Amino acid sequence: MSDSDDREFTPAESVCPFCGVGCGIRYDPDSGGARGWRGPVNTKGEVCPKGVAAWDVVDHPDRLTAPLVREDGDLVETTWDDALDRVESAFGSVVAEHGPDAVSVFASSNCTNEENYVLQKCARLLGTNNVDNCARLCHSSTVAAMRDRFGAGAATNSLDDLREADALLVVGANPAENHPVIFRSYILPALRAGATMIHVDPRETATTAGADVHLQVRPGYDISLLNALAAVVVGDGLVDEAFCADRVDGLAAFERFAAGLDVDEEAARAGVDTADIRAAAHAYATADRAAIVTGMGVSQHHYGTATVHALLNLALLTGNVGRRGTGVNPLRGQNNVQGASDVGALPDRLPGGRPVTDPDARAAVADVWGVAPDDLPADPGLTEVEATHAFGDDVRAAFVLGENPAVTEPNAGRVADALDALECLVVQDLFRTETADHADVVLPGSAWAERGGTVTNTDRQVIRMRPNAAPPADARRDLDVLCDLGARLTGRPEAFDYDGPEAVFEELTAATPPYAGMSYAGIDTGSQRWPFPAGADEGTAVLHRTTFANGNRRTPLRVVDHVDPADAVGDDDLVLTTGRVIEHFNSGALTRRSDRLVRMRGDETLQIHPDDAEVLGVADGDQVRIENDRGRTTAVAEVTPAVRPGTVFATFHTLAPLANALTGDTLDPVAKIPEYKHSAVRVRVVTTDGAE
Ligand SMILES: Nc1nc2c(c(=O)[nH]1)N[C@H]1C(S)=C(S)[C@@H](COP(=O)(O)OP(=O)(O)OC[C@H]3O[C@@H](n4cnc5c(=O)[nH]c(N)nc54)[C@H](O)[C@@H]3O)O[C@H]1N2
Ligand SMILES: Nc1nc2c(c(=O)[nH]1)N[C@H]1C(S)=C(S)[C@@H](COP(=O)(O)OP(=O)(O)OC[C@H]3O[C@@H](n4cnc5c(=O)[nH]c(N)nc54)[C@H](O)[C@@H]3O)O[C@H]1N2
Ligand code: SF4
Ligand SMILES: [Mo]
Repeated sequence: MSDSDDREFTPAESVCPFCGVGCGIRYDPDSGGARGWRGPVNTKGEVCPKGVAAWDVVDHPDRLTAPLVREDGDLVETTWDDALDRVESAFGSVVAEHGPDAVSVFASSNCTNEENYVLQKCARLLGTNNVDNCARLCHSSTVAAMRDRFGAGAATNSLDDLREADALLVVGANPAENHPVIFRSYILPALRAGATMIHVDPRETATTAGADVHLQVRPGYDISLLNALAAVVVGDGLVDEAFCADRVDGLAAFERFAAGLDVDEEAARAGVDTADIRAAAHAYATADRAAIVTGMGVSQHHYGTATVHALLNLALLTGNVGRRGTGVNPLRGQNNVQGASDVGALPDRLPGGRPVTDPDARAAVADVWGVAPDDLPADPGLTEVEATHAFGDDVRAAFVLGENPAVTEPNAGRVADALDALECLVVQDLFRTETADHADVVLPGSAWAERGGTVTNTDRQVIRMRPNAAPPADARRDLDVLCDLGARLTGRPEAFDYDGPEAVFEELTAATPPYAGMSYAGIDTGSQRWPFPAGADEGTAVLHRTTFANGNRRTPLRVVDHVDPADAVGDDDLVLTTGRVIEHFNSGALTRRSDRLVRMRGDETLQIHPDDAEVLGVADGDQVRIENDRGRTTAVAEVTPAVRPGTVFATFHTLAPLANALTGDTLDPVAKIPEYKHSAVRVRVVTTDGAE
């Protein structure tokens, strides 16, 4: 039953709960759904189909409306007092017996800066740095490489800049489906004005439609491809010598490395034509302003950080950093994946990106929090997948805010066992998710339209959300629940006594240097962008203009060698890569509940090339079984030349196929991101009754 009868809905400018574009949306009384307003990013009020469907989850009959606790194996409704008492007592015993590092906290890129700030404060005052958010699973490798070389792990340029680019190198990203308003309102205008686009993707997607050159790379072989591009830049005299002399170290050594590469060999290993590599290198390097747009195809490998380093080499060699229309621009995941990390929901970083190991940084944060510097833990905590692997062992209790790891973490069979190995799992969500099915306590939180607060979008703009409704029945605002938990778990009620989200924002701007000086009033219905120098109105659009964000004028080029994917691919195997479609979002917890989105796209399919389909006897529409040593799942075959021969593609938006039953959990050594984009699998036809 819908609860719309007993709740009042009032339109107020808020932000779409889905992707990192950060479109302004609000309740629309005329349609009874959501609608765009002229926000700082969607300046004409434009939204994609998910933005329109965003209201469907606010007013959905499946919403959790009371806390649940496990009794005799089942989850049953209870009061808030009982649920929070149980969390307090279970976490209290774990800490008493095993210490605070036996607790792990998953923060949420789907939640606001204020909520993430309060949650990481709670973890740290409890005594652990075991707090992370699912930035770990998307751009942690990008952030690691960019922070290392540029001093800041964020988009170097603004979205406005993309419109001014003469060339766009889009690598392992599908903005037409995953950041639709960026594609339509920022990338297409550049293409219409004559910009050249190079698209690097093993599949032809809606994004490829705008490309002049499509490099259909073998999944996992981007380093070879990027090195081949760099070798052409060096070999054909396309290096920006003046820029390199001024801003770059190690040019001579890098040129020796590039000269030693055989472009044909690297291209062949990457599975692309040398002629296309040459055309792409010339288009990128000879453009006056060339911008890189990068996504999961680059970042989600166990050598994701190394791949991003290879990408940064290209931008530096060609002088495409520090000017409008250039740069390296990761398109971020959820509406607040940038902000969750900015405000400290990371195991090695305090608010503002300062290392937990830095005593001065700890002292500065402790000062804002009114505690002694020694009260803050100094050792880096566990990242998300590392924490999951420690469940039942070093980690005994976990709190998961707005994430669905049972569906989204790699090697789902292992994740399910890990969740069950915990002494206490607490999940705070809108719905009874697959992860909640493993929980001991489930807390009903608030949807996008039921909260105030701020989120930070993909080009570092801090934007405000405003409540359009109260949470349904006994569900509560996430921030209020987190403040209650903080007070109970840390024994420091005064540290969590805030008069609403604006008060939290004021404190977090004091604890997060790039946000210093921002305010709710200043943001209003626009945005404030970090870094936000004193006296600035809108913040800095182009980073690294005269010095990199670490204060250095120069940064090194980095020699990067090809690394093999973790899975060996046998003669009978195909390579599964995974990703997204426009209608659905991540684990599908929200979008699978929207009738209008499910009508637009119902079945989940496995894209397979006609050549492979023929060998395997698979016809379009057949049920296929996909399996490897880690697990198995089924899907409907979509036989299409859009995917590279030898490669198959599925989304991870549903339980069938549950793509992550098949993915491996080898982690990048630097960023600890898993290998979502390369798994060896066997594909077989099954009849409708499941027989082979
Ligand atoms: N509609 C929709 N939008 C979303 C999301 C969603 O679930 N649905 N999720 C949001 C989130 S959390 C994120 S992080 C972003 C991600 O946005 P994107 O980075 O665009 O995400 P993906 O679709 O996972 O991957 C992009 C492309 O990489 C290609 N690819 C696969 N393997 C490789 C490879 O080895 N090399 C290269 N070069 N390419 C490869 C895939 O074919 C795919 O087209 O999207 C956000 N926006
Ligand atoms: N195979 C494969 N797996 C992948 C990826 C891939 O490309 N391939 N991509 C990875 C990436 S980039 C990401 S970011 C992760 C995403 O992984 P998750 O973050 O686990 O995925 P979501 O579906 O976004 O989960 C969000 C959960 O938060 C809940 N929620 C949404 N809004 C709110 C709110 O306001 N309050 C509360 N309390 N709860 C809320 C939703 O109901 C949902 O259960 O998946 C990763 N997994
Ligand atoms: S582009 Fe992203 S932020 Fe904008 S409406 Fe679509 S899903 Fe929402
Ligand atoms: Mo993501």
